[in-house]
Amino acid sequence: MLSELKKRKLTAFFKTFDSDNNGYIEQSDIEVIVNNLTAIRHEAIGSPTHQFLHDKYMADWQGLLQATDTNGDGKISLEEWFVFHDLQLQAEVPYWRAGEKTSVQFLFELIDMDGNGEIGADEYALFLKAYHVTHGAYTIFARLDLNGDGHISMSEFTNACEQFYTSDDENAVGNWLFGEF
Ligand SMILES: [Ca+2]
Ligand SMILES: [Ca+2]
Ligand SMILES: [Ca+2]
Ligand SMILES: [Ca+2]
Repeated sequence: MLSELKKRKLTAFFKTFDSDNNGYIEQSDIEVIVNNLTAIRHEAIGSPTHQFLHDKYMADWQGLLQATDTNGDGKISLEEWFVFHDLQLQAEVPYWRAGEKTSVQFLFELIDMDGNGEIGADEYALFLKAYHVTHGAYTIFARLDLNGDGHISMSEFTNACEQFYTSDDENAVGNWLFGEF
């Protein structure tokens, strides 16, 4: 059973994907995010960067849909999203820790657009914008930057992701990963 706090966080997370805000995550929502991620890099649709992001996101989307879409309508409802994450939390290796390159590592590298091994405040704000979170990015950044050195390190980010998915502490900084919850 997911706690109310986890449901609130997962609802915020769900909304970052639901580009047209119709209550379902669909392939078209994911395509919007891919286009946004391309735009914040000042790259064109059809460029190698766009193609790379498109292929990666579509492959992940197919995997996610297969694991999540229990009623087979080709889209993910909030209820299906909850069930999926509830199961993941009971799994020995949940999806965000699985694979040679985990989704947490992928996300870190995605946000670290200049590839210097740290996430800067502007990088974080642009990432959130691509995921439709337009308020409070710099406040969130300051929370996630635990040691206050002006950057989010890989360890700060990994810690935040773990807290986002697993913590039932209302005050855990990682709760803020995808904005207001
Ligand atoms: Ca949608
Ligand atoms: Ca469905
Ligand atoms: Ca960086
Ligand atoms: Ca830091």
